[in-house]
Amino acid sequence: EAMATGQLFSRTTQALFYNYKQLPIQRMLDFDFLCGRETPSVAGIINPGAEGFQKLFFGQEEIAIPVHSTIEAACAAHPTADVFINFASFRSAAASSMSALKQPTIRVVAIIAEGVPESDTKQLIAYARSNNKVVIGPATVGGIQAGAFKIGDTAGTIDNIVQCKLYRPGSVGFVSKSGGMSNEMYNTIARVTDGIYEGIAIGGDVFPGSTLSDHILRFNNIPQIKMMVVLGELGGRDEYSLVEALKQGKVNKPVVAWVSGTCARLFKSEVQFGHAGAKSGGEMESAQAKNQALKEAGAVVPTSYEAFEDAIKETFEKLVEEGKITPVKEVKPPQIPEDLNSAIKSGKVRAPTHIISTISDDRGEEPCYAGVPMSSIVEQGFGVGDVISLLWFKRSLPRYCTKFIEICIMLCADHGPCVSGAHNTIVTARAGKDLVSSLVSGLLTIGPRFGGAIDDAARYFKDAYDRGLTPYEFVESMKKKGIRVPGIGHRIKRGDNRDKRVELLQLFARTNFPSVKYMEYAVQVETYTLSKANNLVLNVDGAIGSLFLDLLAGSGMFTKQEIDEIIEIGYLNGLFVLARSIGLIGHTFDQKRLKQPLYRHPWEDVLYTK
Ligand code: Q5B
Repeated sequence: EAMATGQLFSRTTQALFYNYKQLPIQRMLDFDFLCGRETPSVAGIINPGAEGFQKLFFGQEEIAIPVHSTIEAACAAHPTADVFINFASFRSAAASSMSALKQPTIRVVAIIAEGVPESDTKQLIAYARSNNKVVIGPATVGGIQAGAFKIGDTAGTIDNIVQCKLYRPGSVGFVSKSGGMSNEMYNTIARVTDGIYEGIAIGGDVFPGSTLSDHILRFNNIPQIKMMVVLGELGGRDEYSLVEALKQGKVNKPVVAWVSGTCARLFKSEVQFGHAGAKSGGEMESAQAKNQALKEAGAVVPTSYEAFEDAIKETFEKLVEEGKITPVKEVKPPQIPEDLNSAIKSGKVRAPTHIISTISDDRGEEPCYAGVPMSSIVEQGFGVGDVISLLWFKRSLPRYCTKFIEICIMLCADHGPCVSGAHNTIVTARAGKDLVSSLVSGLLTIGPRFGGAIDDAARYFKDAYDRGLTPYEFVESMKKKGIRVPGIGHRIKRGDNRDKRVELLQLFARTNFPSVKYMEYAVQVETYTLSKANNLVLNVDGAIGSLFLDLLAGSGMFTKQEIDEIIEIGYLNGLFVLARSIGLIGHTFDQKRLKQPLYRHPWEDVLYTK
């Protein structure tokens, strides 16, 4: 009955699209825009297990199409969407199509997948027929009502659609088995007639959800369709139901038909063509027999596929002569805005970038750090120090420099559970927080008093040394300004309990660096501060800060301007941040491994006072 009533689609038809496929949905929306539709033809998308919105273009504007996780939810949300376009794989197409057919709001189901089991398709057909619904496919591209509604990828690119004038209705109803050939035929029909009114590809399976004759009989009831074109193919007996309909006088509009596959006879044995159904099972199913039967039943059947175009042309022109067709007036479709990416690709437009990056590039065959490919980094036995020198300083530093960086990382990786950062990390991990939260909780304590004094130490030592201040002048000038000398002082370490890390760094530098003038200056400062108080030792921040000045100045790898920039921007605290992350991650794992409960500080350890 649904078939008999004629029109399947209109300019207000809306569909639900099963499985998120960006390209065919966008093509449907582009077609809508081309036709001047007011509403998008896709009301909702069903993406099993996902919900939300998907951004797509409707002309120049972006629209958000709702995404539903189930067919039921989509149908409930869009009760006027009565077409279900099923882009499920052949494995799940049958089940999802049956669910859709069972929804009261769904009237037409198009199944794109190829390879749906025939027994499943038969059940779908039986259910659809007894419930007055229409199935198009499986194994189809779908169909199109010119100027109104298009299923998925039907008719291909927008350029093809424009060339085939599918943005406005013509007078021809077209039905074929093949989706690929339907594109070709839209073109042919546009060349020799006033164009397509509706075109359907029923699909190449042995059991199509709807048949050639189903659609021809339906077209017969659509007043705007004045003639029909049919492209069948060898195999199956579908064309014979059309022959019967013609013989019984059920079709009163001209039908131009061709059954392809006449070449099958040239093969010595039976040949299976592209479609599952395209296999000549016997003489009756051959293209020749079906063409003959159609001709005898009254269809206009050319002598070859090459003559098909002329047959369509002649039939159309006759109808025009008889006054049965008044060719539609041509309209100019709007221009679909080109996607930025394709316009850039073709060199039509240029767009400003929003980010500049100079340290790494992942676009080629392998990632590069400062131009050095990953394979070289591995093959040449680079270490973490080399990677830091590439990514932070954008150059390969000499081995003694990268070794020094690695020693800094190793020595500062951890300093026990009692330091500020580790304490915070431990408390956070014990509050049940995840690794990243526990890590950053510790990292956030790094600053001028704890671990983050390296940059300031480098700044102040460099300024004092370069200006020729004596340690006395430097320390006393800082005191006058009320600033503690960065890199000096420690909570635990004393003049008589020196920090081993500082000693190790100094030893390495004295052995390997060409010059350690800034470090020697820092030692002189320490000698002076220790004369004031026993805790005012050169600490690990001060040692790294002063030694990095020696590395920058002595390696010959940096200009004076570059050194000033590194110090001004503040690269060097990064060494402590990077190093201590190793320890803080360890403390997080340790607490979790030990299944430590929520930490609560004891009352006895707090002075409660007014
Ligand atoms: N006084 C580090 O202070 C600390 C002075 C100073 C002049 C100074 C303090 C300081 C500069 C920042 C710095 C890095 C807060 C430290 C690190 C990593 C770590 C940590 C770990 C790890 C310690 C007592 C008297 C007062 C102060 C005077 C102190 N420092 N004068 N210049 N720099 N340093 N931070 O012990 O007359 O009594 O008022 O800010 O370099 O973080 O292991 O824990 O690996 O994790 O609390 O090593 O030195 O001393 O504040 O009681 O001061 O000394 O003015 O004099 P303290 P305070 P006065 S390495």
